[in-house]
Amino acid sequence: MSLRFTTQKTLEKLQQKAQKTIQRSLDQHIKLAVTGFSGSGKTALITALVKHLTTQANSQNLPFFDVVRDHRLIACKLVPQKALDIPTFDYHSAAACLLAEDPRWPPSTERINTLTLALKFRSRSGIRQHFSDDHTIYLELIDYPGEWLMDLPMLNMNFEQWSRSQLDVLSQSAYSQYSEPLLAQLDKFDATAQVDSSALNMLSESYCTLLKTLKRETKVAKLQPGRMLIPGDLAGAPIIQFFPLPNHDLVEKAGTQYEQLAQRFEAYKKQVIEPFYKEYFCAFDRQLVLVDLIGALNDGPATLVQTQQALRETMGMFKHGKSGVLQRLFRPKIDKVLFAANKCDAVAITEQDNLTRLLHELLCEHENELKFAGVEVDTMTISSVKSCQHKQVQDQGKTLNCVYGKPLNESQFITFLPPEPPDHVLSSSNWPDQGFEFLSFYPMPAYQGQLEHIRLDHTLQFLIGDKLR
Ligand SMILES: Nc1nc2c(ncn2[C@@H]2O[C@H](COP(=O)(O)OP(=O)(O)OP(=O)(O)O)[C@@H](O)[C@H]2O)c(=O)[nH]1
Ligand SMILES: [Mg+2]
Repeated sequence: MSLRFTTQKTLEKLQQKAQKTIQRSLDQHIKLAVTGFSGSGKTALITALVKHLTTQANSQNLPFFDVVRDHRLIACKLVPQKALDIPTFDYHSAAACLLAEDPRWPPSTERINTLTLALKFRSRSGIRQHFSDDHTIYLELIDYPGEWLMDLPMLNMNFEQWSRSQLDVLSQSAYSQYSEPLLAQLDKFDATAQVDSSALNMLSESYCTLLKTLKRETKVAKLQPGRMLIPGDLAGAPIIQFFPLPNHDLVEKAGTQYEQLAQRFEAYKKQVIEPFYKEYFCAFDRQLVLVDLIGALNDGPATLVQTQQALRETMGMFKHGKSGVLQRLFRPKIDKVLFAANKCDAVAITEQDNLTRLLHELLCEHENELKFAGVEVDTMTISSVKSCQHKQVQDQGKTLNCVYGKPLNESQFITFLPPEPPDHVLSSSNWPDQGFEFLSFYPMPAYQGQLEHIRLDHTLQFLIGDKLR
């Protein structure tokens, strides 16, 4: 009798344990890579995403996010992150900027930081339903300076290849007004001479100034090394003091300036980019690629082409493809990628689809490769934080689709007729003479503390909807 009782108890315990184990394996961690060059809107998007999921998760606000539409999302909250050595994303300060009476954009990011969101939900179907009423998935996000992303392709280059690719960009006529003085200095530089630290430092300084000018005046993404722009704790270290050289028909002789620069370049790859890549960029499950097409169009045809190249190069650094259940546990690969033309609120509502088509054309070759590798890919236009509203204006019997908002650095709201973005890549000769002049606006004041978005719900549905069934 007592033996039967004990056996039954043991069985019950075992059953509970098995249930817990299965439950734990169903509670999943999803690492979402929010990828994009500097100014593409990563920080604003992460802030908006937390705000909408934690305080605005209702079916009017997120109608295309199934778990919300079906009233199955119980709650969502920020939880302590697993990685204890990375600063926590300062959500409250970033949200305070967007929610202020006089809203501002959160500042540009200067270091890496992370956050984890726990989403508790009721399952609709499948195996989960049998084990528990509710389930939790943990969404991990990392925010970082966009410049550091642009460093990743350097891993596949030696000093000579890198010099060529960087000088290719700098010598484009669109940027020559800024780069000519430095290019002239580089032509005169004697790379075969013995190391002269002050000469190297002086030229590194000039190169750094040029990168900063290009960042301020243009939207060109390929500004390497990224740590020259956002040095973090490397400010002043020789490892970030190098520059591209035009002449490589030289023997890499010991003790020459050439050797010194090549060594700094290799050290930068090994000691700066590689650890960053291995620690933070290797193990993602899903990827959102934010692209600032509006900024590129404002800047001109050269920057649009540069954006396309830079996207191709950086995308090649991520591990994409489908992996089996067991592989996923140990060697995750990105199996869903969403390319999003961000900031579409600055374009008339009737023209927003043009941005999707343009982005699709820019990336179609790459999309094709991803799909072939078994990756699910989509392209859309979004705006994580609305900075202006659609407004129709009647003018001489015509209806004009305008936007209404407060332009950056101005104090009044205005109604503005934005240019029509092209739906395909224009060559320089087809580029309109007057160029494109989209305006940038402050975020819209949040009515009753509620932020507005465009297609953030579609974004969530595509990226994590399947994990919340
Ligand atoms: N219209 C519009 N503008 C946006 C949106 N998100 C960001 N912006 C603009 O883009 C700028 C850069 O946004 P961030 O979120 O700081 O971009 P980031 O990718 O984090 O940039 P780094 O931190 O420099 O890498 C903002 O200051 C805004 O001017 C959006 O949803 N709509
Ligand atoms: Mg940022």
